[in-house]
Amino acid sequence: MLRLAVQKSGRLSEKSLEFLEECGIHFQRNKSKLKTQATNFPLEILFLRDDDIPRYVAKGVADVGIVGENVLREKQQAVEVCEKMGFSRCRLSIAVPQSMEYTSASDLNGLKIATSYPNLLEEFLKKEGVKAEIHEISGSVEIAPSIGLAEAVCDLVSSGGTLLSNGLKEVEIILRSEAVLVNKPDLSVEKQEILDQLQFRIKSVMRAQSYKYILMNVPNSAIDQVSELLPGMKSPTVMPLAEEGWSSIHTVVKEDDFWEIIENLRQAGAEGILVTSIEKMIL
Ligand code: PRT
Ligand code: ZN
Repeated sequence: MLRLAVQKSGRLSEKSLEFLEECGIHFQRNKSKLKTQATNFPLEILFLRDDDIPRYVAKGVADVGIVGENVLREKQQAVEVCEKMGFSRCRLSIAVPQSMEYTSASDLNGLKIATSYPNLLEEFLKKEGVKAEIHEISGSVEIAPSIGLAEAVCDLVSSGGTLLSNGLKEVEIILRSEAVLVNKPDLSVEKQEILDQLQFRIKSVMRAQSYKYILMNVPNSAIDQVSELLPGMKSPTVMPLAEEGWSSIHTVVKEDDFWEIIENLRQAGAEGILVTSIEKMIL
């Protein structure tokens, strides 16, 4: 049995549980419970505050955990990252009032900076040779400058909307973060085997999320040209259509390449292009 810690409630919680369900792991969801057991996989899920997850994994209360890299790096615990999970992406940034002139980190000298990430901020200031005062607060960091508590902030940003609505501008990115799966080092052989199976499933889900399956109709004269445009997993599948002189081509493309390829395919004569998501992708 492997014990996995996930956030009890908050921005990571729902996405972590959804991800496990996409991995084909079934369990009862009961928000008031502190733990639950999967019904079809040797996994027990513990629900904790995200700040506690690195420490609980390091101590072996849980074997693995899903946590943001921001919290993981701030807490400085002895755990290993075994998988990046691609969701809850954000960045830890320094922001100053929009009216302040800012050219480089040295402009932060002598300022008071409010943050919930004192260790990461200190590391950054040290690296940049900046002497600033770190004022640790546990929440609502972005309002600190407007109430006179600090002159700058170091906080998480995703869309940037919160900074904007508080009259702040992002001037330095300290860390880029996403949810990661962490494990206690030196797991037993039995637990490591379960973790390997879990990671295999996570990788298949993540691979599927970054690819699309595309189908299109192509005049036979354009098959070679279209095939060359398709960087598929292997060569594309080509099947004759009922209409003479035409074929259907199927393949898999990376989502990132997708718009560029689609335009080129249209120019090469492809028609009726369909793009669908892939649920799992096993290599
Ligand atoms: O109760 P618990 O301690 O478990 O939760 P929490 O309140 O500490 O954390 P929570 O649920 O807010 O966030 C959990 C994790 O989600 C964080 O540690 C990050 O890894 C990740 N994450 C991703 C974010 C954001 N995006 C995010 N935008 N966490 C917080 N924010 C906040 C940010 O602090 C700011 O107030 O959202 C605001 C900014 O958002 P934008 O879109 O306006 O820029
Ligand atoms: Zn927290």
